[in-house]
Amino acid sequence: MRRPGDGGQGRVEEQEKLVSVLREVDVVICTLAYPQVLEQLKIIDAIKLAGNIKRFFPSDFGVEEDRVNPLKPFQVFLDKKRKIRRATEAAGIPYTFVSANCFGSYFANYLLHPHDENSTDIVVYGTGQVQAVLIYEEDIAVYTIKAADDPRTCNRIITYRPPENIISQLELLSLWEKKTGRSFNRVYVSEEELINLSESLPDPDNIPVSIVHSVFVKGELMSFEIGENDLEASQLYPDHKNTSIDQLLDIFLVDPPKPATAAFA
Ligand SMILES: *[C@@H]1O[C@H](CO)[C@@H](O)[C@H](O)[C@H]1NC(C)=O
Ligand SMILES: *[C@@H]1O[C@H](CO)[C@@H](O)[C@H](O)[C@H]1NC(C)=O
Ligand SMILES: CC(=O)N[C@H]1CO[C@H](CO)[C@@H](O)[C@@H]1O
Repeated sequence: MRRPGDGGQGRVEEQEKLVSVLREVDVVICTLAYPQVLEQLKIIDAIKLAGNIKRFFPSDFGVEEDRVNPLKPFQVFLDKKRKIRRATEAAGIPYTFVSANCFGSYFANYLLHPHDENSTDIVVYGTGQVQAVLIYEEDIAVYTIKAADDPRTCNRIITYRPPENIISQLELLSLWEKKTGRSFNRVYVSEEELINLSESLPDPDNIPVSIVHSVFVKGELMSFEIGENDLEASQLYPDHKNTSIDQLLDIFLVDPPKPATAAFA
């Protein structure tokens, strides 16, 4: 919430403190994790009280929740994010809603487990041919900072979908094989199996399988065209040298990240 180095710390319940911090800044970029999504209602209240915020980015940064229709557990998850969007609009706070698609390192790690030097199998969801969008986390940050100062993105939704970051699971896997010189067995998990798991696993374990179904089986990240009236980051900021998926995998070759433990959104 504050610039790095400011050292501000506190809880969202501490409204007075929150309001006084908000009065020192112009832009709020919220990255609260999924279990805290609805806590943002308190931030929205504080922003209303502060009255000076020029732009609010709620904690979205995933699928375009107003344009997808996933399995129920993911739907319930997204309903909370939708609620925050609608509350932001109703409060009249200047906003930018970001659909950043998949966090690139996180998902490359999830799909390829590059840290595991002995693995021979890689799981492929559905046919593996559906296109997804993987964007390096640093680029998500850069695009977001650019959007924060940009009048064109005020009260708009912006999608991060550079053409070099669109790939299917099978393409990603082939690219990884080419880079590592290894070959992997493709272990297919069918759509039916994912649907069954989304219905039988307890909450919140039913959410990741539903996200995987949405992104890699239904292809919901690519289920709509970027039209003339939509904003897309690589079109708005053509000078930014985004990291292609090829370059992203090079980062993994040099320094394989440890497996992530956080749940993805
Ligand atoms: C891979 O196998 C080697 C040899 O058996 C072992 O020393 C190493 O710890 C294994 N690596 C992992 C990540 O399991
Ligand atoms: C999914 O569940 C149905 C109903 O329980 C079952 O008949 C079917 O075999 C399951 N399919 C898979 C792939 O597990
Ligand atoms: C819009 C933009 O900057 N795209 C670049 C993304 O990265 C690829 C690969 O480095 C470039 O070829 C694109 O020009």
